[in-house]
Amino acid sequence: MFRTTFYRLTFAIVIVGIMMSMVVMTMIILKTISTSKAQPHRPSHWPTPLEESSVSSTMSAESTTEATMMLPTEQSTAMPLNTTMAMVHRGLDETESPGKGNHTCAPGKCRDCAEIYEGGSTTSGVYLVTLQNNTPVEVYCDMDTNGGGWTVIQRRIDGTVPFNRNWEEYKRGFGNKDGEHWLGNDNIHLLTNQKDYRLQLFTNNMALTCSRGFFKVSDERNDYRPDHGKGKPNSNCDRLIKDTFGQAFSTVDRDNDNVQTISCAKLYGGGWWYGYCGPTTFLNQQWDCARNPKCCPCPITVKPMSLKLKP
Ligand SMILES: [Ca+2]
Repeated sequence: MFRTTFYRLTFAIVIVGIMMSMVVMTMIILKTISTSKAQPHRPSHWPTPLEESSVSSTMSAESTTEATMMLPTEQSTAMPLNTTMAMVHRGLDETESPGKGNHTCAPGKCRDCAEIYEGGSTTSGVYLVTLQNNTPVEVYCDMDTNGGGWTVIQRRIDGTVPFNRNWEEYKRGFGNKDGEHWLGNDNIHLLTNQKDYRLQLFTNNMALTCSRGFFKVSDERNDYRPDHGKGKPNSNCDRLIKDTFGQAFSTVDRDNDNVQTISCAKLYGGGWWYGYCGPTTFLNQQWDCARNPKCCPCPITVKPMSLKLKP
């Protein structure tokens, strides 16, 4: 009797438990369906394909911008001025430490030797500069005398390069930049009109700096006339070139001097800004003129010299 009652009670509890479990599961399912209908979208931190695409494109844009902004910096630091200059500077000192100065111009884009010197290249030699109108020109830079940074427009050493040249040769320049040469009237015009330059004549181990004004040369249409300031000359350099002010350039094949019956260029054997055929026009004259009886009047023996410009 007792055992039968116990079995019946246990069976009833199990049935009630199963029914309650089914009720609870049904409620959970209904709750889940209800929640799903109330929140049809995924959580906001899950980007939709459009959002993913948007995020991706935004990151890509930022990365591109960053790369673009970093590129010039990397280039400028990867290519120091002196390193590139070594390619065109035939006499660069290998032991020279690069970057000792402020790089004020891009490699090869410096306008004169003064800018190259400021960039840290302090060894004399041939460098590439870029003049007005994006004109690349090799020039000899004197980095040793009077503070360095001098751009050489004329250099004579031993007379191995003749200066008895015609108009076209003086226009384009001639000689070797490492040795004797004339930079060329077109280049001198471009150089002297990009800044204000002082002219220096270096000869007999002396540097004569003109102080009357800045040295500028006009273009070919105006016969390369120099303008170095008016007024009373107050230095030996000024006195040497005072007669060249405003004078047209003359060569053996183009007589632009003030002497009607004579070609000073032919007489002295070199192109120059001749006014009258005087003894102070020796800078470009025939090297061995004093020893040549056919070359007169030539009272001055040409000695090693150079003409230089510096801002
Ligand atoms: Ca003449």
